[in-house]
Amino acid sequence: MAGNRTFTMIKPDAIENTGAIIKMIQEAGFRIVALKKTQLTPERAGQFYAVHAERPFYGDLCAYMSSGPIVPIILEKDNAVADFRKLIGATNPANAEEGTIRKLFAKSIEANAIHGSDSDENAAIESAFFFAQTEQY
Ligand code: RTP
Ligand code: MG
Repeated sequence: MAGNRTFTMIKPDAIENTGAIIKMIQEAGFRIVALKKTQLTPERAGQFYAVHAERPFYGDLCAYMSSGPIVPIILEKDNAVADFRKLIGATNPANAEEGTIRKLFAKSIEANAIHGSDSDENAAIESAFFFAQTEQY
């Protein structure tokens, strides 16, 4: 059974841990549908996080997310969105459970290693932000 999809992105602070993070994701039962390495401009980071435009951390977040390479990935698994959020842990690594990706690899509440979509609808929007339909298998 194919399951449903979520979108993730390894953030600039964790790029050197890409191999270990992908291994954890695959061992948790997620199938890779699409994957690449790229870098956001500050403008494109702003578009991706437009929902946070009014938050005090928005400017810092856009600068940070465009400061180095990222690895966007589309994943597939039953209950993908919720199960992936569980695998990555809380936004602030200080509050993340033991064994989660953020507990292991995040440096701060901002440089928190990895993104995970918060709904099926946003997973589809975020996937389309980085990948054409013809790149999603
Ligand atoms: P994400 O969207 O990246 O998966 O993270 P999230 O749902 O756990 O957290 P969200 O509230 O959507 O925040 C998006 C990203 O903004 C940065 N952030 N900085 N300085 C701060 O107080 C603060 N709060 C959030 C983090 O990089 C967070 O992942
Ligand atoms: Mg979020």
